[in-house]
Amino acid sequence: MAHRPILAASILGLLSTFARAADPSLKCLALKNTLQLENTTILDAAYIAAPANVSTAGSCQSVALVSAAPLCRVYLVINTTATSAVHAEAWLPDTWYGRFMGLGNGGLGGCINYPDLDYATSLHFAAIGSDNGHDGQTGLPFLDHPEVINDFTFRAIHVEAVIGKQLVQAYYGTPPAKSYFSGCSSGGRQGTQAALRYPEDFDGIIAGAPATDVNRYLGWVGLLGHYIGATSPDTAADAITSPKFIPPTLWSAISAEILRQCDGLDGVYDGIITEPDDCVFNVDALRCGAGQANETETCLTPVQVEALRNIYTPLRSASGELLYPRYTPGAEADPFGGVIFGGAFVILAADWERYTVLNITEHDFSNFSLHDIALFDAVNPGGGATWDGDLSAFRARGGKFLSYHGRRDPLIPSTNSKRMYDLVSSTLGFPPSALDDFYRLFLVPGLGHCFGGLGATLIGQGQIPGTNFVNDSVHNVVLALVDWVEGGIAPDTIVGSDGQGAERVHCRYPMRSVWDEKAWVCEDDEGRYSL
Ligand SMILES: *[C@@H]1O[C@H](CO)[C@@H](O)[C@H](O)[C@H]1NC(C)=O
Ligand SMILES: *[C@@H]1O[C@H](CO)[C@@H](O)[C@H](O)[C@H]1NC(C)=O
Ligand SMILES: *[C@@H]1O[C@H](CO)[C@@H](O)[C@H](O)[C@H]1NC(C)=O
Ligand SMILES: *[C@@H]1O[C@H](CO)[C@@H](O)[C@H](O)[C@H]1NC(C)=O
Ligand SMILES: *[C@@H]1O[C@H](CO)[C@@H](O)[C@H](O)[C@H]1NC(C)=O
Ligand SMILES: *[C@@H]1O[C@H](CO)[C@@H](O)[C@H](O)[C@H]1NC(C)=O
Ligand SMILES: *[C@@H]1O[C@H](CO)[C@@H](O)[C@H](O)[C@H]1NC(C)=O
Ligand SMILES: [Ca+2]
Repeated sequence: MAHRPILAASILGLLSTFARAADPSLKCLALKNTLQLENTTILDAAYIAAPANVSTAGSCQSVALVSAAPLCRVYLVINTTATSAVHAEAWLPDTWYGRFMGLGNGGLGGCINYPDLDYATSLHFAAIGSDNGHDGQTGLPFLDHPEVINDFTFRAIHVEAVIGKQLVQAYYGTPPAKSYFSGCSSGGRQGTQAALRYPEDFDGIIAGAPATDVNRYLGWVGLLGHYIGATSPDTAADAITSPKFIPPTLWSAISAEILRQCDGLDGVYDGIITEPDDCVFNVDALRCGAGQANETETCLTPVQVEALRNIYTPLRSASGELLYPRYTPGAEADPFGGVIFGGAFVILAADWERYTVLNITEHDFSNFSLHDIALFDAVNPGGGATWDGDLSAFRARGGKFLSYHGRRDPLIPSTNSKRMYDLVSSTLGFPPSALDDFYRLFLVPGLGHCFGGLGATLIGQGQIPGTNFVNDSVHNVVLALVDWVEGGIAPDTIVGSDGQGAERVHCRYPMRSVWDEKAWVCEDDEGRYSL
């Protein structure tokens, strides 16, 4: 397996002579007074001689960060309409390889993604991250602000691309040779939306754990909590006293039982369910038996069994149509699972309904049901559903789409990413072999939501500084995408690291990850696919 340290020897040969040609700090400061871009105000420009502490105070997601690369940090605001604006930061490194990267957001946010800015610039991209059109992590700014919703659902990433590229041109004196996007969760949805709506914006897109089909996703995630008694986003009190509630101690027993039933299906007892879609979880195994106390920490009452059955059953409409996949067996063990099963009605779903779909401040969620989900779908705020398989324009312009999804994701099931892939396949009428030339989905056993989890979960996805362990295109999704876009070398697999020396190959859908008694290999329908 050839390791290709592509960034060390940029195939574009575009290593900027910028730093030598002019004093970057002076040029950076000058941006503030000289640069004129449409609808845009440069609020600040500051040069950072790395490594230096970067102040993110005042930002809605303040993080302690030491920048990795000397760079020009630009803070700007782009008016998108008379009633909406996108705040953004562009980080322009001295050592620039000619590449631009737009960055995504998370949840219903709302916050400039500093760890990803740092990561992208450490790999010598000029990068831009925005607040997605509003500050903060709640949906309150959407109330009575349809243009703020539009920024969130599709426009912020587009203006990030348009203005970001102009900024690059102004600063370096040359436009970016190639443009990329990287995001996870909501960011994965943003990347998908960009490919669908603005296929010209990016040459390559990384869509991690994408929250596609977002109306149904948010409805489903609301229902999950509702199954165990959640009625209010403000308090868990109602749920905790409900007979349906499943307390944290019982979840440990549930996870143990799921592993007992399904860990070995892949041939290896390692706590990782390689293919959770193969796990037929028999919920009844947890039912309290005759004479067994019904309030224990090891078994479930009949009411709890039914709640659990709902959670691990795909969501269907009254007429039987699949609305959304089931919760991923095994993923409940991730600490993030508490966001859904803690007893409060999931705030993401609550905010989407009250502030976005209904445009009201007060709403009673106690009877949340399929009717609410149908309403989400019908209103489809800001056209944000991101459930459309027509990526033909993105494909036609030569775009490459690299998606990844953790198979132990406690917030968004990886099964939904298979569903998206299948939707694109059926919409374009392409079998996977043809889709492969521009769209690849890597399923990562053990990976939680974007990062964390068990096993070889580090694939250069960024997010957390210091977790990029091997900087080559075999191990790193960003570098793999660069190789694909610029060198036509498509990634067959991604090799994950666990940070302690162990690695595992991750397969692209629809291939399966199979243990052949010596190693993990990727297998297709027609037999073994050798690496
Ligand atoms: C952006 O909008 C603000 C507030 O409406 C306004 O003051 C400012 O001049 C606008 N900036 C540009 C560049 O259009
Ligand atoms: C960053 O700040 C911390 C705490 O003030 C300080 O100890 C450290 O030396 C600083 N690092 C750099 C690179 O300036
Ligand atoms: C500037 O904003 C107006 C709406 O206020 C919009 O029509 C126009 O496309 C924007 N220009 C750019 C470059 O985004
Ligand atoms: C949202 O609700 C407020 C208060 O009822 C109303 O004034 C406003 O027109 C509504 N906005 C939209 C976009 O429907
Ligand atoms: C617990 O519930 C099950 C099923 O309803 C019942 O068979 C069992 O006797 C109950 N245990 C106790 C101690 O009440
Ligand atoms: C929820 O349903 C119950 C039973 O049908 C009904 O009594 C109650 O009024 C409903 N609550 C809301 C907020 O609609
Ligand atoms: C990979 O690159 C990151 C910067 O993104 C750096 O911090 C890290 O040390 C590099 N790792 C290796 C093994 O070279
Ligand atoms: Ca296993």
